Amino acid sequence: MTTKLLILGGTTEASALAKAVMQAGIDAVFSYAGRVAKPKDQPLPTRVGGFGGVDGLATYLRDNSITHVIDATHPFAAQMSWNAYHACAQEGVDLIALTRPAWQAQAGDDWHHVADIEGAVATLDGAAKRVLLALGKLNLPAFAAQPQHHYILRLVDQPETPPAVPHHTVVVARGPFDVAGDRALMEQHRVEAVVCKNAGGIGAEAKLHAARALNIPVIMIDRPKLPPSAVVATSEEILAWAKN
Ligand code: 3Y8
Ligand code: NAP
Repeated sequence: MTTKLLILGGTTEASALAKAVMQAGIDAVFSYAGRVAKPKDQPLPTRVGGFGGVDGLATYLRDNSITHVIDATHPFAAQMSWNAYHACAQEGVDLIALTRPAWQAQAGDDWHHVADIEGAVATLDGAAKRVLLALGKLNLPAFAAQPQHHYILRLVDQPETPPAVPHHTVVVARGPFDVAGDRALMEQHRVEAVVCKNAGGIGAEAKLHAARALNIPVIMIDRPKLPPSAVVATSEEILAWAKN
């Protein structure tokens, strides 16, 4: 069968891979979940929207003669990763994950590790503070359990419905972000705590440098359990793997 790649995208690494695959002239399709209004254009044929669970993805793989799947989704897109793992096993299609190492706390950091969103909500017990939620919109409803805080919400799109937290400021912005911009954001909004996911990578790490400089504590949500797929960190490794 001739090589045809499916790239499950949505990250900086996925975009870099798409460019490398196009330049290598390898037949491929790029896939977005359809989480934001206008996802970034890619130099490959692109599909947007869910596949319909494991079975939907398995059908897609068969119908489109996909020979290799690259899971280049965000480390917190665990459902997609597990679906890819099961669908590829079912269809006998090669699968590899392209991701970036987790961030590690450095000297001067004041991090409080929690296991998941619920853990982050629990650490916000207590007196009202000004909290930057750098989580996008999918996880916001959980924070309604701590309505006393003023939340600065950084979102990719203007929310269609009012956020579930009574006191909030919406900041519409799409990464990658820079340290000067994130530091100005935290000073302007008098941020007293930052809640974020251990996404890793360069597109979202600016807030960590800004928080360190301003001595602001960070509630760091650790990564969810991901499937035992082979993992690489560079497009070059993917291109070599896809040639097999
Ligand atoms: C739709 C597609 C690229 C990819 C760029 C990366 C970097 C900039 C930083 C903060 C953290 C957050 C969020 C974030 C970053 C990159 C990357 C990354 C974090 C786009 C994109 C899609 C999404 C979906 C979006 C989620 C949200 C998460 C915002 C494109 C821009 C918080 C993750 O408001 C919403 O609805 C946002 C939804 C899923 C997490 C969530 O749970 O809400 N990403 N982000 C993808 C799809 O439809 O399949 O237009 O580029 C991509 C990027 N966002 O090609 O250069 O590589 O991670 N994305 C987090 O890290 O915690 C922002 O604010 O500091
Ligand atoms: P998720 O919870 O793991 O996935 C939920 C469902 O969304 C999946 O079961 C699948 O639907 C669909 N889906 C997810 N990624 C897809 C893709 N690339 N192509 C087609 N369908 C996809 O994922 P998520 O956390 O909502 O993330 C959605 C997208 O945003 C991903 O592409 C991810 O890389 C990107 N992103 C997420 C985060 C984050 O913090 N979660 C951060 C940056 C970027 P079906 O079951 O119907 O197939």
